[in-house]
Amino acid sequence: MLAAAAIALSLLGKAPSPGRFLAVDAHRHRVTITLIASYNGTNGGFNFDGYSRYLMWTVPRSWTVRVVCQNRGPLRHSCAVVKDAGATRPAFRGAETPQPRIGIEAGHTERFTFRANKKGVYRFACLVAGHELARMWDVLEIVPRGKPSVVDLQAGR
Ligand SMILES: [Cu+2]
Repeated sequence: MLAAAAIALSLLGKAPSPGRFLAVDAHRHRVTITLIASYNGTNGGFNFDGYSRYLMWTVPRSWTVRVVCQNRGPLRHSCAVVKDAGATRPAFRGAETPQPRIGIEAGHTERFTFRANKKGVYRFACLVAGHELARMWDVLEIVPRGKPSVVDLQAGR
């Protein structure tokens, strides 16, 4: 009975606990965020870590953010930090994978690092044409202080 339920949930592409994609080095004020493009079948594969829109990352201002962008495919995808929907330039210097409108090949990984030197609400978005419009983005908020966190905004619904 339980095994059948577990299989049913896995077939639905149930979102994983997002904390596994966050690694915090509080001493160095450095955080590593792993974004796995097309993690599962959620939103037709247009997701990061199994989430489309409803994941919120929080990072304190002045921390260093390292992003590991892994493409599980089969399409090309990219990772970038942008300020507004449809923005084509990164909100922070260097905050995008190479050639973000072309994207990373299936099965490949790219990394970038940036300094979160401005407060505000941003997006982690895929900049391959049409993908952000297809809701392939999540939320990143740079806050005045505290510790990095990640929250599933739909948890408990
Ligand atoms: Cu994409």
